[in-house]
This record gives sequence, C-alpha cells and structure tokens, in this order.
Amino acid sequence: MTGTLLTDDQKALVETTLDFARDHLAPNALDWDRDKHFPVDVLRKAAGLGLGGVYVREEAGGCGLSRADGVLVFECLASACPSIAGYLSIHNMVAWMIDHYGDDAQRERLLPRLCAMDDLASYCLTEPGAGSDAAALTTRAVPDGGHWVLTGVKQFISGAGASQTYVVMARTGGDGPGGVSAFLVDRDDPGVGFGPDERKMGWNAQPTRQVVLDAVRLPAGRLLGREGDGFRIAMNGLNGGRLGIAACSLGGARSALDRSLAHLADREAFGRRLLDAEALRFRLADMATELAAARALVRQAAEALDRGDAQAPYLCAMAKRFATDTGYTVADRALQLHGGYGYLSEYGIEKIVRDLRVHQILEGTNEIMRVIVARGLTEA
Ligand code: FAD
Ligand code: 2MC
Repeated sequence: MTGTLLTDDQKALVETTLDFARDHLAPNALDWDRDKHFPVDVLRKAAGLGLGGVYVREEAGGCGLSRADGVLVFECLASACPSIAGYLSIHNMVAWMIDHYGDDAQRERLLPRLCAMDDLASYCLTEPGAGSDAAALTTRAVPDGGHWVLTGVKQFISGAGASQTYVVMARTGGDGPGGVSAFLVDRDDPGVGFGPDERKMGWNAQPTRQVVLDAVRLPAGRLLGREGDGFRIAMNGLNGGRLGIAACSLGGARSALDRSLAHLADREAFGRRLLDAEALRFRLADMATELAAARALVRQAAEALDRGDAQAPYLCAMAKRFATDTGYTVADRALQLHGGYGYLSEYGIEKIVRDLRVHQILEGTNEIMRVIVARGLTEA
C-alpha cells in the first residue's frame, strides 16, 4: 500500500482495518482453515467497524465509502485471511446492489441488518450448467397471481446456508441477458434448500453450497430493480466485486512477501543469511514491483468506477485479471523462498497459495476477464 498516495482519512482507515485484521483474523486464520469454521461472531465484530456496509450510503446505515477506499479495506483484511476478506467482499457487493437498485421498502427492510451483519448476504448467479456463460442461466421465475415462483439450482454459492439474504438471478423472459431478473430470496422462504458444504482446496473459512429453489413463492416486492434488468444488475455488482477480489489477492500476496522477507533474514545457509543472496534479493524485488503494479491497476479501476467512467467494466476486468494472477504468482514464489517450511501448514504460506488460487476462477474467470478486455479493445 503506497502510503504517500493516501489521504489522511484513508491512512486512518488502513490503520483501523489492519488493527482489526491483526487482532481478530490473523491469530485464528489457520485454525478456521483447518476446522472449516465460518466465524460469524467475528464478522459481526467487523460490522462494528462498518465493514458490513462499506459501500452502503450513510443514510441507509452504511459507511458510504468509495471503491478507492474499499480496495484498501479488503487488502488489509486479506493480509490476515483472504477467505474471510473474500466473503466480506461478497457480502458488501450484495449490500451495495440492494442499496443501489432496491426500493425504499427493500432498503429499509434489509440494509440495517446487513450492515450490522446480523444477517449475511450471498450472490447467486452461477448454475451447474451456466458459469462463465452466465446469460445462459435456466433458473425460472414464473408470475403467478401477483407472486413470482422460482425454480432452479444455483451452484458454488459463497456463504450459502449461513446467509439470510440471497440475490438470485432468474429467467423471467426469453433467452439471453435481457430475459433475466434479480430477486431477493430469504433463507426462510418455503422451498429454499441447500446442498452439502463443498470440500475445497482453499477458502475453507466460509461455506460454499448449492442453493436449491423448489417452487419458491415470492411476493412482487421481492423483485430487485425492474423486470429484465437482472443481468445488468448482476454485472454492475460484479464490477465492484471483482475489485474486492483483486484487493484480496494483493493483501494475501503482501503478507506472503512480508513473511518471506522475515524468513530469509532469519535463515542461514552457506555461511550467510539467505537474505544476502543476490538471486533471492532480486526475486523479492520482482515480487514487490509486480505487486505495486497490480495495486496501481486496482486503484485506477476503483477510481474509474467511483467516477462512473464508461470504461470502468473494462478496467475492472483488467485489474482483476492482473492482480489475481500476480497475487497467486507472488504467493507461490513466497512458498518457494520458504523451502520445505513453505509446504508446512503452520507457516501459513501454503494456505495463502490455496486461498488465492480461486481468485483466478471466481467472480469471472481470468479467461472471461480477457474476453471483456479484448472486447473493450476491439469494440472501442
Ligand atoms: P466454466 O464456465 O465451465 O469454465 C471452464 C473453463 O473454460 C474455465 O477455465 C473458463 O475460463 C474457460 N472458458 C469458458 N468460457 C470461455 C471463453 N469464452 N473463452 C475462454 N475460456 C473460456 N458463483 C456465484 O454466483 N456466487 C458465488 O458466491 C460463487 N462463489 C464461488 C466460490 C467458489 C469457491 C468457487 C470455486 C466458485 C464460486 N462461484 C460463485 C462460481 C464461479 O463464479 C464460477 O466457478 C466461475 O464463474 C466459472 O464458471 P464454471 O465453474 O462453470 O466454469
Ligand atoms: N458491467 C456492466 N454491464 C455489463 C457488464 C459489466 N461488467 N458485462 C456485461 N454487461 C452488460 C452489457 O453491456 C450488455 O448490456 P446491453 O444489453 O445493454 O448492451 C449486457 O450486459 C449483456 O452483455 P453481453 O452482451 O456482453 O453478454 P454475453 O453473454 O456476451 O457475455 C459476460 C457476458 C461473458 C461478460 C458475462 O456472462 C460474464 O461476466 N461472465 C462471467 C460470469 C461471472 O463473472 N460469474 C461470477 C459469479 S459470482 C462469484 O463468482 C462470486 C464469488 C460471488
């Protein structure tokens, strides 16, 4: 994090968030990963600092922070635990979608509890048969006597089962993106069920489950935004979400770099500190340089999103692709610099590698990010 580029408010935000991450996340992150424990009590503590409504407007109970502020928050949190930071980023993406696209009744009903993290939120786009090609989704919402009846299966849903509020993209019209609408589904709505918690390589401190919708009957007031606007709402949520995930990669990688510096300073071989070996110093220098470049790209995209720049989706995709690839590479190099110790769970490096790997896949794979960037280049 380049301190000189930050305002005084941003420096204070970074300090507060880092203190929280050091005190409440870092000491427990390895245990949560091992035990597959989702620490909802700690998320509620985070909400005490405003981290349940980072982008929600202040009048609706949130912090009203910009995306440029938000990426600092998620980098700090992820320096202690990318898995928890990643979930918080998703929760905040959903809270922003409700604040931005919801009507007054929806905002008043949902946002106070989401900002306090008394209720958690999940985002439901992916299906077993529609991942990257999200506009091919087949979950159906059929109108019936002033209600909507939702039937379908959502795959890989972060926080599923623990979350109370689900933004679900479902088909209300014909094929393609224009036939999709967004709905607010509650865990307690009759017909909502969950698959088993998936066993995963990383992101173990949060559940990933299917959300099964079996003729879930929703009143008309559960439509989020207008009928047919669901795909646009989903994509606009993801623009900010992709920056959150990118920032989580920066935080995890920065922690891996810091740990490598400490390890090489401490470890001796061939009669000197490993930190004095020029090949390893060059490796550290490259890791720091590549992370700084990734951070600059994330910041540029966040500022574009904040000012409503038409190029923002393209810049967010570019930043997500580059920061998550760089973050993973830096973490993997840090593991190598630790030698055999990097492979041991207790050093925490292999957890960072496992957690950061999925950032190249979720919220749009890095191939899809290239599709978006290439379209931006060729259609500009
Ligand atoms: P596919 O779409 O089947 O892709 C397979 C491969 O083909 C990938 O490498 C992909 O990049 C490549 N590919 C596909 N199309 C193209 C193309 N046109 N050009 C080049 N390459 C292409 N989803 C949610 O909605 N909510 C969540 O909370 C959520 N959380 C997740 C948590 C975890 C731990 C994981 C693993 C996934 C999560 N996802 C979630 C789903 C995630 O967004 C999808 O896995 C992702 O979008 C890819 O979809 P897919 O898995 O169906 O892969
Ligand atoms: N921002 C704003 N609008 C967007 C957008 C974006 N990033 N991407 C697409 N749109 C709009 C686009 O402008 C178009 O609008 P209009 O009809 O007004 O012209 C509409 O959406 C349809 O877009 P496309 O014509 O580009 O649709 P297509 O089907 O060709 O491709 C693609 C869309 C591939 C970009 C989209 O399906 C995609 O992003 N796929 C990846 C899916 C994904 O990211 N899933 C993540 C799930 S969530 C998750 O993993 C979590 C952990 C929470």
